[in-house]
Formats: sequence, C-alpha cells, structure tokens
Amino acid sequence: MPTPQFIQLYQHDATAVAQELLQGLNAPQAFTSPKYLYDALGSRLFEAITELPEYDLTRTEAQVMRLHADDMARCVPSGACWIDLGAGNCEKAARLLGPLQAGRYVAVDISVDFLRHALDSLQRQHPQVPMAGVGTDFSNGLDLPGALDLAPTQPRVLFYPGSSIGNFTPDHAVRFLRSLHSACGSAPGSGLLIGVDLLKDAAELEAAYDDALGVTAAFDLNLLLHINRLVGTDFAVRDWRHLSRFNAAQSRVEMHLQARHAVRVRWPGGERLFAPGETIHTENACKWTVTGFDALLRSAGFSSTRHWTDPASRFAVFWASA
Ligand code: AVI
Repeated sequence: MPTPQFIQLYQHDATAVAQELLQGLNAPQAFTSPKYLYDALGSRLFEAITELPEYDLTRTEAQVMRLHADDMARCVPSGACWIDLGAGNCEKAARLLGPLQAGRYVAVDISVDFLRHALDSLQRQHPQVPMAGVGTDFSNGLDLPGALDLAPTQPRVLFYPGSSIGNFTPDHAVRFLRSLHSACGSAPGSGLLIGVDLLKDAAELEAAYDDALGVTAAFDLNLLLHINRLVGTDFAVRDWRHLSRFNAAQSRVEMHLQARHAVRVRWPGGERLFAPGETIHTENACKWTVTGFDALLRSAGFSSTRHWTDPASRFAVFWASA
C-alpha cells in the first residue's frame, strides 16, 4: 500500500505576519487579508456557511460538476497529474479522481497537517494513484517544489474550485492566474479547472454574505480574536458589527467590520482610534460574468476555454487550456 509524500514549505513568520496586519490596520481605510479569517474556528464557521440557505455557491458548484461530468471528462486529459489548490479535506477532488482518471494527485494547502488525514484515506481508496501533500502559501503565486519531481511529459490539471478566485482583486487575480498558467508546464493537454461565482441580484448577494443566523457575522468577527492572538491587539468583539455591501462599480461583495462607537485599539508599541461607523475592510468577493472571466483567463495566458453552468447560470466552472 503506497503512502503519500508530504512536503511542508510554508513556515509561520510571526514578525512578518504582525507587520502585514498592522500596516493594514493603520491604513486610512483599514483592511486585512481574507486569509486571516481562517484560524481553526474560522475554518469551521466557513464550513457551516456552505450549509446555509443563503449561501448556495458550494452546492451549485457541485451541481455543475455533476451535471456536466461527462463533458468535462472529454476536455480534461486522462492520466493527468491533478494539482488541487486549497485542497483542505480533499472532498471535491475525491469525487473527480476516478471519473476523470487522474494519474497522480497533489493536494496543496497552507499546512500539510490539514491534508494528512484526508490524503491518507484517499490513498486507500485509490492505491494506484501516487499522492502528495504540499504545505505552501500560494496566495501570491504558485511555485511547485522540485521535490515533487513532476514528470515534464505528464499533463497537469490545476484544480481551483470554490470561487476562491473571487477573493482576489482583478489585478491580483490575473497575476495569480499567470502563475497557474506557468505551473501547467509544457505537456500538451494541460490546463486549469476553476469554479467562479457569477454576478447576480445585489440583495441576494448581500444576503449570501450576511445570513439570518449570523454565521457569516461570527466568521467575520472571529477575525478580531485571531488578530488579537497574532498581533497582541485588544479588539473586543462587542465593539464591532459585521456588514456585507455590494459594490456595483467593482462587481464585488465587500465584508467590513464597523465600529459601533468610538473604539481605541491598542497593541504593543501602538494604537488606533476608530471613529463611530468607521470600518475595517475584511474581504472582497468579486462576482464575474462569463465573458469577463473568459477575458481574464486569456489575459493570464490561457488559450482556449470551455465553461459549464447550472440551469439558472448562477455559477460557472471553466476549463482553460494552457
Ligand atoms: C472562500 N470564499 C470563496 C468565500 C466567498 O464566498 O468569498 C469566503 C466567504 N466569505 C464569506 N462567506 C464566504
């Protein structure tokens, strides 16, 4: 029985993290990177979000994959090396490895500790598919480690489901997609399979990011507790409220934490006073049209694209050939 290979590249640098967070908190419009939403509790709250009636992205993407599996199998090369970005519990790729005949599977996430359990059990289900887990922060571009020893002649399928690309600004998205294009390598047939949430009614989008149960509010507010641990700030959750706003000019839902009254936040060596109503911008979720996303893929270097949607055209999955 083969065992997966594990490679941990990312090393937590407490000073660099604190510097990055304080730079954002001190900016005229305070902001934080959405990656800090995902501590252990944040990751569990995100899983709960995917079950909410208002948040249909995850369910609709799964529906698109199910409805169009046969057509996708005709586009995606068989025997390919699948590189699953943000793999987590490897659940989404697990449904495709068999039907799309993967020849190798590489799960990528910030820490191999998130991957070990899922990869060990996936390996038992597919003993013939060599598997590896890579712990790396790929948010600023994907760099695959030489230790994977990827075969130059084996086609690669970069798999980036979940519309996480929506959490990048368009400029950042194009730079990131360029790095995925080069990670496709030079074997013919390689490409990117990516899920994208599509533009829809503003009220519906705002509700998807501000559900009636308050799970998304908890997910956003939990960021403050995470920052307290990372930077030594003294944020009190009760001083803040969660906001979800659709910004039509930028075609994105924005999440903000808004000060309920004047709030002084202190940390070792500094402080900031937030006026009543002032916000910290915590996440963008860009919503694309099919033509807009197609153009983005092409400007990142991908040649031809195919896409599939659900019957109501709420979500699209694109196959972009390298
Ligand atoms: C992970 N990402 C695609 C989610 C989204 O829809 O932008 C994160 C999220 N934020 C609030 N709800 C879900």
